[in-house]
Amino acid sequence: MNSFDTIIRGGTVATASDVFRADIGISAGRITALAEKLHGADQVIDATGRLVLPGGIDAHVHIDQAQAPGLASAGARMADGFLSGTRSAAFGGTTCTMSFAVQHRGASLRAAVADYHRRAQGNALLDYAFHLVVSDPTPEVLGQELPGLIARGHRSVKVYMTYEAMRLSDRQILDVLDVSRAQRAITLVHAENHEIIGWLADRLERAGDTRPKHHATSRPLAVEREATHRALTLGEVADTPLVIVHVSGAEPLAEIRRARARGLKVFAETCPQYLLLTEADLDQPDMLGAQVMCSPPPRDTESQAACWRGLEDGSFDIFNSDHAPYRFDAEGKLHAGPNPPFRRVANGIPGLATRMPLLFSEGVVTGRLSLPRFVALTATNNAALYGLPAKGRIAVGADADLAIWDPEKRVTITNDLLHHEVDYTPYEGRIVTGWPELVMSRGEVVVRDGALLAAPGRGRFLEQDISSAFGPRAEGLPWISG
Ligand code: DUC
Ligand code: ZN
Ligand code: ZN
Repeated sequence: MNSFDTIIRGGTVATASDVFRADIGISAGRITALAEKLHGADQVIDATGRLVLPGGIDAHVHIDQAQAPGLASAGARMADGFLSGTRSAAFGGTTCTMSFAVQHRGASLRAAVADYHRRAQGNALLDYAFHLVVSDPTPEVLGQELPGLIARGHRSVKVYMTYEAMRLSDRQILDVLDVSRAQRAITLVHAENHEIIGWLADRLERAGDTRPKHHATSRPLAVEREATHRALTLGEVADTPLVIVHVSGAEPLAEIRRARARGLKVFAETCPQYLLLTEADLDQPDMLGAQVMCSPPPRDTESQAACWRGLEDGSFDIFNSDHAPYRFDAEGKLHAGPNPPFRRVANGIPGLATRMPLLFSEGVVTGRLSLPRFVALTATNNAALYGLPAKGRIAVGADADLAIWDPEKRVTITNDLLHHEVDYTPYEGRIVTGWPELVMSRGEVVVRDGALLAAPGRGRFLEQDISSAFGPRAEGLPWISG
């Protein structure tokens, strides 16, 4: 009998701390050996001349999310469910997704989670976990539902400071943070000042300025800076760790750095759109700018540079897509008509499949980021922060969630390569260097040379452990920065 089910032979392995030559032995879906030379497997995969990386974790993904009344997207339908969402993820080198189970006002959070489990089961190709979105923190939700769900492995909670249907007041956020602290769940914050956005959008509307480019005008960086500062203050008062998601420029990042300097446990995420798109992309003919409308909006080249610096110097801990799969049609972006005012356009852009190739090409190949830093940002740090110890690492005992990359392959991004159900990508025609050729989940090859080989429903729900953010401060950050 062979020692291993599979050996990945001859590759260059990159982890969040090292790059080294090793064979990887896999048995029963887990990594069981790392050595210079391994022998004895049912299957040998030749990785000579290739990089072997942990499969990515995309910890900020909107798929099959029911829309709350009162959102710009109410009336729009998300094109990707768990099947096409995880399929698209796999084609881009990601092997684990974290999406959002959303409580709507007046409804039960527990029921929202049960419904979301049903949507995933039988469909997901990859393993997945859920963040909980609290939109209505009633005594029942705070006292019963949320603690119960956290205890059952949903150990991350998201709150919104804007979007009429989901935003919480500062006091409500404190109530949620208090439960998060007591139950040791990590809290994610969408930080934009709702009142300012509403005031600016009303003024723009009165002036007839309702094109997609005015979406950005209605949400300047100051809106994000103020809300980030307030969120950090709320986290400080409640004494619990926070993740500020989709940070788009220097000013909110400066708030985060200041909070850390005061000793707060604060973590920061940015996304491809803040590195590669600008406000100018919203200013296109024929509503095309709606394709890149997301919140916070893409900003200017200075903000792009600030986000790159933040990735390079360790200010950002995690890099996720914020995949929001609205088609450019009457079911998606244009659900309110062919020429809607910006307030009626569903927010968000697709990005599950492009997240890792874009960062690899623009970050690693250009020399801005080391390979370990790339691995930390796209996989290992998400695993540490969101309590997924079996994921995001190449180590004995970890799940064999791996991607074999050709680091020199040049690929022109076209929408058909991405295998999502969205009918466009903002990155159409962009040439990248480096592409995942083979993607494996728990030892099973999911994608090889552009073909899908796995069956829907094989993905499993992952119960989260307590976030490393709750670890003793004296041990320092458990993840790799700088
Ligand atoms: N912004 C969000 O906060 N969520 C989904 C998409 C977006 O643009
Ligand atoms: Zn958000
Ligand atoms: Zn989002």
